[in-house]
Amino acid sequence: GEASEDSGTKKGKDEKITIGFSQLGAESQWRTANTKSVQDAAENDPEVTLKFSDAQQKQENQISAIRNFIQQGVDVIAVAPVVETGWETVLTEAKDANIPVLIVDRKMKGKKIDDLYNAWIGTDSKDEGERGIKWLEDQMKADGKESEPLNIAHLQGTTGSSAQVGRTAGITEGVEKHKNWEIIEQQSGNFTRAEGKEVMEAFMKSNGDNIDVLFSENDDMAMGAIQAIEEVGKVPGKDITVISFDGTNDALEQVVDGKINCVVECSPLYGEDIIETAKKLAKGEKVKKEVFVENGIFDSKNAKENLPRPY
Ligand code: GYE
Repeated sequence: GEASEDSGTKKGKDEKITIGFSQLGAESQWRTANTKSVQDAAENDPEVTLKFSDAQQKQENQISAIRNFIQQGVDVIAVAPVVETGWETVLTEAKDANIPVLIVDRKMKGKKIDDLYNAWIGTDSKDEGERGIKWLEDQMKADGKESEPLNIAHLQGTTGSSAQVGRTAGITEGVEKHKNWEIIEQQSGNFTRAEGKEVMEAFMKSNGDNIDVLFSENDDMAMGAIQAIEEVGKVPGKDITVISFDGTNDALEQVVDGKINCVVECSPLYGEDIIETAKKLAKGEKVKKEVFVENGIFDSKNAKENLPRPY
């Protein structure tokens, strides 16, 4: 039915809280683990009903999912936005319907956006990029190669997503601090394994033997890139140093095998926090506006003891 003025704040005692969750897609292992984490947390909570919608990496699908949630009069909307911009109109509609909004994982940007959502839970993408750079700096120092030239190929995530924008900022600003480091290839692989492989193939076609380091903005693209590197007869992790992001089981196994050198962790497993926060918002309780999920880093020193991974 129609969303009423006080939707969510005056629930009957045994009425459940309905959460509408617009997930951006299923592009990566990170994403499917994040979806499962939210769904599990909702199933384990007798107070909650979850309406789930997968947008297949398309913003227009997310916008119509949010409009459907508004029309159905859900108590709270959670949204993992595929890109940063273009949300103000639909979030104004949610606000007008008095439905609180929780942003998860990626961030939104826009002049009025701060007034249009109630809380955000996710990770700090720029910090992740910076930590990848720090690992490379330490490694070069340890190898006595800090003044040698370094040619870097950079596989980016979905263009305009905060995960891409943040990681790219951390990586490119870090590279600029070293006058002997250069990004010689940079292109999006859309966070998928298939495109990661394709783009890495293109990088190697145009730059042959010149690539020393690969930054891949997630593990799925890194897995595809490793395959591409091996298919041209090179050894990933040795001929090309590979730095990745997320921390999947597949990627950590590659670290143990020496094919990925470093994985900056970004955990998707905070479904319980998402459900807890969404419930509080539905009940009209105060929550923190921004919550950052804490994360580590994996390399040859600690990958083995961290296997198996939960996803
Ligand atoms: O790193 C990637 C996924 O937004 C942090 O999205 C997330 C990223 C994650 O597709 O694997």
